[in-house]
Amino acid sequence: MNDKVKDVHDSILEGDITGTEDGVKQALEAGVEPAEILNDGMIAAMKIVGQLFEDGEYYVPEMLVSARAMKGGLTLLKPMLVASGVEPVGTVVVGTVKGDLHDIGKNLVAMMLEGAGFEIIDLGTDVSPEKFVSALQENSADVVALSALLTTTMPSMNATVNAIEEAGLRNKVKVIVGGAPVTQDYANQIGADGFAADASGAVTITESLLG
Ligand code: B1M
Repeated sequence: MNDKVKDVHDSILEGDITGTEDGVKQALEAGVEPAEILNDGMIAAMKIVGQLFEDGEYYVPEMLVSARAMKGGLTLLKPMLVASGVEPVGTVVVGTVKGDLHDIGKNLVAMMLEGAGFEIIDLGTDVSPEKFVSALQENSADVVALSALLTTTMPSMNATVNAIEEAGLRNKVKVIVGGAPVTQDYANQIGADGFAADASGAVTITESLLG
């Protein structure tokens, strides 16, 4: 791994937001590609944080400071991941489903879709099915992108798809789902139109669903 990328990686593991931000700036100045900083530095470090949590070596506070460090770094990378001045090619309502507070992956999906020219309505985390439905109606959105990181909140995706159906919007809106525990099988099971394993996959599937 590139030394500058390793600095970013290690700062996230240590939950050091200043170190992460400095590391990202230095890596960019050294000409490292934003995608390399993101994938090899930041996302890889968060995977290890999750593993350390599972192993009982990290607790919630450690996960939280690592997440804060990652968000600090992402703020600096955002201008490079998001193109500017592109005419919106569609409107996407994005959110993490009810009961779930994880937002880093959702934010990345939103950034990549914005970069691909979509208008983004980001509802944040812990979003109820009713709130998704209202946002779809208010914004005449083309797509709703649902994120879940907990196996216990995956059923909220199903509830959201059902609420969209009950509101009579199902034939107007494409539903895409993703997040670490979500699979293509689960997407099929709840009647979603698409699944993506990562943020760039979310762009590919959204573009193909909208033709
Ligand atoms: Co939590 N957490 N967490 N956590 N957390 C996980 C998810 C966990 C796997 C850790 C572990 O045990 N190894 C575990 C879930 C286990 C399970 O359900 N099977 C877990 C747990 C248990 C919990 C709590 C219950 C802990 C507790 O309180 N005892 C609690 C729940 C709170 C709640 O939501 N109600 C909790 C809390 C937290 C923090 C608040 C401390 C913090 C979140 C901070 C924040 O997001 N602002 C946190 C963190 C940081 C994590 C880990 C370590 C990292 C998540 C992350 O940001 N990854 C995570 C372990 C892990 O994932 N390895 C863990 C980086 C991010 C870029 O990846 O979000 O997967 P990810 O997004 C990817 C893809 O999944 C995909 O694209 C993204 C980019 O490639 N993607 C989509 C995501 N959404 C998509 C949508 C799409 C398409 C693709 O289309 C719509």
